[in-house]
Amino acid sequence: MELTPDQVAQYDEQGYLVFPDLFSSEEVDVLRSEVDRISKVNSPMVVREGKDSAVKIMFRLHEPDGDTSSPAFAAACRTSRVLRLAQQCLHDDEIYIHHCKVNMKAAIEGSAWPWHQDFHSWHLDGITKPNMTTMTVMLTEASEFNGCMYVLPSSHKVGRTDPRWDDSTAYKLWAARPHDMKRFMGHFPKPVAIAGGPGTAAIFHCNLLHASGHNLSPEDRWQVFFSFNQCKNRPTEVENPRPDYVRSLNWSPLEIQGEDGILTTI
Ligand SMILES: O=C(O)CCC(=O)C(=O)O
Repeated sequence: MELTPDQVAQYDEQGYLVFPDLFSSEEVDVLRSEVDRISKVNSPMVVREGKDSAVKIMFRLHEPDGDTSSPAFAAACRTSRVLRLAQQCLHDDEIYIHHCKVNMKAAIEGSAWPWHQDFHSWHLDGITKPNMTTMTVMLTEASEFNGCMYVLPSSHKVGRTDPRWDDSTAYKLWAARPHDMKRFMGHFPKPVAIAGGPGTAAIFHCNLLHASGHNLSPEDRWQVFFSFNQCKNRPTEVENPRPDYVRSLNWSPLEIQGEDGILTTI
């Protein structure tokens, strides 16, 4: 699969693109059964929240080794539907995954993600340039009711803003300051809900402001995120680096493999 020049220009201008039904229901079923399996693993790569210890995030499903390794997710991120589109958005064929995660926003309990730019954390990981992009694929329906993502179109153009440390949820992160967000929302087009059925995907720039709300619905909302970086933009050394399941040290360029890779893992 290839993006058209118009789609690349739209990504450059708005900071994101949406692809309804990029993955089939058969492929999504395989990925979902992997999520189910890995969510039972006891590992620092599986972050839990709430009274029921519901899984909030699972990391590093794309590598061939480790507690959370999954051949199906490894295949998904090497399809042209993911890897080629990321190469085109980064204008570079030599890219690797800085991190991969599944966000499992549990029914009723699954918490919000405040407005933020992913590159805040990645810059602190030692990555110099905001030449990174994330492909997310919905593994369940994502709706406004169950806490789908919102993006602020074209907001990647502001560059890296001055963040605040947000520790209000089980996954602490650098978030945008409320007074900045109010200003940006007056300036950029209205936030867009990235909603859709299972298999729908979106790719977004690492400085695009995005957020999502609490899951108010009785169903879990599951979504995978593959975050790509250029090999030449790999992190420099930092003091107290985060673990390699969030700050990958595998900087080998990824190769595109077959489109049927997910289904061949069953
Ligand atoms: O899962 C979500 O709704 C948002 C996740 C997100 O913004 C992130 O992981 O950076």
